[in-house]
Amino acid sequence: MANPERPEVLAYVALGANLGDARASVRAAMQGVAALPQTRNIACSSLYRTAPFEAAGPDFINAVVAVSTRLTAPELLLNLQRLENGAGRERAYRNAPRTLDLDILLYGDARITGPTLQVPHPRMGERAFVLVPLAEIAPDKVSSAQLQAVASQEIERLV
Ligand code: PH2
Ligand code: MG
Ligand code: MG
Repeated sequence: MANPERPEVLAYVALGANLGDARASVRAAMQGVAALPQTRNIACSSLYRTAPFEAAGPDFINAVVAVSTRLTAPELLLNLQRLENGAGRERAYRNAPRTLDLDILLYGDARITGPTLQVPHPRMGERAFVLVPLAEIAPDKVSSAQLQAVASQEIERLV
């Protein structure tokens, strides 16, 4: 078959920011992700204010979006990194305060263990700032035991 169409894959992307106008950055990034080639947004969680987790600096704004995409996982990663760079992302040190962080949480049911991309995101199960917004838009992806395990972490849904 010539030029076979790539399959649409349901992927989940975590958004975070704690430098500059973090709410505006996360909202703009939701639009930016929806505008990526061969990609459309299926759902956006609320925005959440969260305490820094194993990180320093101001509180974060976090959210999760579901996208349907024909990009491969590495292509999606590259496009997310372009959005981060466009938002002025600098990488001073691990978990440094950032203007925008976009992480692939899930890419269909793919398991990827490369040096630059691991999916499912290896630390998502430890983090309320990921699990709570993910559970809002995809309750089947998060168990109540997982939510229970992160219940002590500070997170507030913004209205
Ligand atoms: N991201 C991290 C480390 N810690 N804490 C919160 N609250 N939100 C984040 O997005 C976050 C974090 C590494 O990417
Ligand atoms: Mg991250
Ligand atoms: Mg990241």
